[in-house]
Amino acid sequence: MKVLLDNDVQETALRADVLAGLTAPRKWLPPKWFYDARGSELFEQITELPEYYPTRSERAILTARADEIARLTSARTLIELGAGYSTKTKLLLEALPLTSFVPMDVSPSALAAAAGQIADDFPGLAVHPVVADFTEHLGELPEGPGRLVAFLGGTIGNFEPADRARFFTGVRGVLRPGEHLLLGTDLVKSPRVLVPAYDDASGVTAEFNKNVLRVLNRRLDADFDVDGFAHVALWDADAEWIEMRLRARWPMRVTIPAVGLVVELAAGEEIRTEISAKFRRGGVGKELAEAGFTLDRWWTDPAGRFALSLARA
Ligand code: AVJ
Repeated sequence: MKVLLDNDVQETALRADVLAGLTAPRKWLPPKWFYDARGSELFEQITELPEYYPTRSERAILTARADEIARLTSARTLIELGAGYSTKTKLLLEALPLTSFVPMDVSPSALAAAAGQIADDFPGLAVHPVVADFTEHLGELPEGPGRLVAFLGGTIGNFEPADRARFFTGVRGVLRPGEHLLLGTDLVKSPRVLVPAYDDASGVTAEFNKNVLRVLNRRLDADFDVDGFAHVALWDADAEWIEMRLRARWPMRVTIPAVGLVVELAAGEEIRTEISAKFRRGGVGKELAEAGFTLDRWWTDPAGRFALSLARA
């Protein structure tokens, strides 16, 4: 397994993020730190929750369109960003005439499990997992004949608009004309559907959210009282994104020795842990065009909840 993001680099990035986020006037932590081994497992559980429709919706589109994607792209190399366990990717691996598959993710445990499974299931396919942060390592995408970059699941929603523009431009910059980006985006819809998807009745999403505090406790020797925080999911109708937060139930003083920080939280104070932006066709087309892509196809599931875009460099 190729590691662009070794433990030292990760540790440095984690410290910088924690220092910046927890000393800001409105506290925040970036969502990428959810995904240690337990966080990646909890996310897999989320994808099976009755309230969490994005994974099922995207799978329905992939099932319906995999052959069309194969025909339109003739891709030989599939690069999957934020691959996780690559569960939906198998639909693409079955349909595309690939010679190699490059899953990239920040979680080595999820990658190793996925890569092993896929190598077993698809003999003859060269599988080259890369532990990387796709916001930083786009320059290291492998050369390929006929590359298709897949960024599925709606993970693009974790980016603020400016970061999204940077990301699309970055991907466009490494692709050759005629190569493709396959992008999954969750769509704007009623908060009656959106909010429960991020605040499920069984509490799995709450556990996932709180897991970031466990990661800080373990990796930075912090002393967050995890049960002292409540899970919050809300729809920001202006920004058109879901925000997840952790709300302190009572006043707290948290020590984070690895960064030499003592964090004070008032009762009710919140730490923003994730944004999950929701999209419309016009906006996606515009953002892709601004980065130099042509939107070739836009597919949704029958209920119109989620979209897959096929964009050509
Ligand atoms: C992995 C970023 C696509 O935003 O829906 C799920 C993460 N957070 N439930 C999403 C998530 C809470 C998920 N993405």
